[in-house]
Amino acid sequence: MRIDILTIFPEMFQSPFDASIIKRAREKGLVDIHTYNLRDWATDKHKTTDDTPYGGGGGMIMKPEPIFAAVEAIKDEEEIPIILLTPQGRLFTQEVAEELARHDRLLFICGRYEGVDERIRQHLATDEISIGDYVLSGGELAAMVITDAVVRLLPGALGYERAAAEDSHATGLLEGPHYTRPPEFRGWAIPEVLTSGHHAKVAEWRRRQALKRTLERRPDMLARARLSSQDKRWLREMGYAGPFAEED
Ligand code: 6GU
Repeated sequence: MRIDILTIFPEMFQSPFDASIIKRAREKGLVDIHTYNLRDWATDKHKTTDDTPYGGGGGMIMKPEPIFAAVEAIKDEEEIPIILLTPQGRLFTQEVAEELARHDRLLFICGRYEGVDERIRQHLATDEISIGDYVLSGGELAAMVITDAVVRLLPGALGYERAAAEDSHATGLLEGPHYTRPPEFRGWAIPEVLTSGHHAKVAEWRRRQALKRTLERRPDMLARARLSSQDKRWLREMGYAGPFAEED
């Protein structure tokens, strides 16, 4: 996969993309990430990329010309997703990460919070994404969040084959508790079942813990999760009275 990121702050991306899973995925050739400084496509001597809004009011608006020129230079003739990062976009979820991970290329345009010229939305971007209902100063951190969530889905990126398919959200449930050594720490012992060596019992315990934790913390997720009839019985026993998703 190739990911191109257009930003006025390319330096922000250096350390996050040079650590951990993303670093290893780049080294393995699973992903090729390029950041581009939008100022390189500004045409005036001050390298201006924003301007005051027509009609007055505060804040600066990103100008269309440098963004159109940059995108046209980066993508050549290809049809690729051109994703504008903006708080007005569709909400980023694990499902959206899975959808983006199926493309060969992605191009992110990091908008600044105050806004971008509407013609960028209407005639250049093919998608608009927000990472949540809060305000960031610009799309850069959102581009990092999305890149991380997408890259870890690429086959081979995790390096352990407990694949991303088991993660919280991918299964539609939160994960239950995890433990490692020592078996007793400051008087707090781990659950006995985990050292029983009984694989079926461990699997059942984990599933019930995942259901319990999701019920306690994110009951809204239960209405969308893929659940077996056993899962549903357990949830009813735990006191969940809400709806379940239609089976497919
Ligand atoms: Cl993509 N951009 C900005 N500026 N703020 C956000 C966001 C994006 N997603 C959530 N908040």
